[in-house]
Amino acid sequence: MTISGASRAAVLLPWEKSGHAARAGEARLAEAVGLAASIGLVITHSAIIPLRARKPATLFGEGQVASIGAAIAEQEVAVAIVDATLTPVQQRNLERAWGCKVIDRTGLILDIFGERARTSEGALQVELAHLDYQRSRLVRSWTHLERQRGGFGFLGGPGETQIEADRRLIGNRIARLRRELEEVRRTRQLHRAARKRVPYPIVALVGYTNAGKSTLFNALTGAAVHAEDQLFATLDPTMRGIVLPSGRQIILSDTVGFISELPTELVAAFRATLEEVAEADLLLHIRDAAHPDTAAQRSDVIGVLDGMAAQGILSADWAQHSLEVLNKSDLLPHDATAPAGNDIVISALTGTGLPGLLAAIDQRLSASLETLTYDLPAEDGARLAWLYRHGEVIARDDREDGVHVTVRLAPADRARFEPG
Ligand SMILES: Nc1nc2c(ncn2[C@@H]2O[C@H](COP(=O)(O)OP(=O)(O)O)[C@@H](O)[C@H]2O)c(=O)[nH]1
Ligand SMILES: [Mg+2]
Repeated sequence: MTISGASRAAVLLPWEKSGHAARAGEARLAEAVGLAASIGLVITHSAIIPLRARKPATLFGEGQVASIGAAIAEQEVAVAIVDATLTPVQQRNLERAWGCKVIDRTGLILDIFGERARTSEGALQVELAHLDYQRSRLVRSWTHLERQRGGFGFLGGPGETQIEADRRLIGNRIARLRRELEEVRRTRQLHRAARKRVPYPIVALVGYTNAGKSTLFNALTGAAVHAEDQLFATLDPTMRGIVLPSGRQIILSDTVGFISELPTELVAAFRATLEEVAEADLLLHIRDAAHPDTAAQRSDVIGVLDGMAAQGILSADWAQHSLEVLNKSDLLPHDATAPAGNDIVISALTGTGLPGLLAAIDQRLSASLETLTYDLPAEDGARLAWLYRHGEVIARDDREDGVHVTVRLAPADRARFEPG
């Protein structure tokens, strides 16, 4: 049920709380809009819809269904996202009333995860969550249909309705996926060891949805010199090679964001899609410093990463390989942006602080470097170029008999460079 990109979409947040919770409602709506935009939907209408009571047939009240429908027609919306859990009946009734596709929060998140799952474990996990979701919908619409049909029973064969058959097929598929997942897990360590290591350090952006990860990713990959390398042509669009001020090449990786109130049945799928961070040499924890819940978001993110470490997906000392970055400094009062301690304060939108961030990444990555000297024959330009790409050349002396070069290299690169 993947939604095709670039569709015009509306995002609707049913909101039962009142009064002082208004700001939280705005933040939640912004998150939902950000999630929808992350799969390429074009949001032409968004609104918080106050709910007095949950109508079983349509969730929203009659007048609300009509006024939302008018906005949807006017904006030529193809997909309406309702940021709540809809029953299958509500979903179908709203689709009829509005004449467009309607998906709920779980459906939207499943789509996002499906698009971003990179490892085979991630893809299996997401498919499993999707089937679980479909099966639960079948059960509920089945009881509804049975009641509606009033016992004609002409659809199924003897003793088995169509929906029972569907349930059985989905059940079989789920059982098969579970077995496959077990198998993938058992061989995970093997796969990881065997996977060809990307020859540059990977820096992964993690953090809540809307923290500004993608904005930062675009700012850094847009402004920085692009690494000219065949390798990068084969990376997917959420990974890009850039060159740091020191000349070191890195791969920057944008990840799917953390989501507030993630439905529990999606937690496993979420962790699996995050597995790419396990491959990273450095994690940049991007925080929306201007968000009302910034402290709670921070502990959520740390909690998920700790959970991954407990499962052996992430190394136990991941925190040693991470940097916290306070984003959206342009929205903070001026005195809050003065450097305090080692905080890295940036605005991905205006570009403030980006040079300092790049320098901090450089510094972190070079902390483990060794200083080495080599004498290379003059004709060995390829190996000299290799050193420039992988290390920091700090001194170079071109002599008659060759090049005397002093370079700082990571231990792994030293092992690669020195003839074994
Ligand atoms: N004011 C301000 N807005 C920002 C900044 N960085 C990102 N945003 C906005 O925050 C929203 C979410 O950004 P996005 O990069 O998609 O977040 P992601 O979900 O973490 O990838 C977008 O509307 C951005 O324009 C910033 O430094 N300042
Ligand atoms: Mg993003």
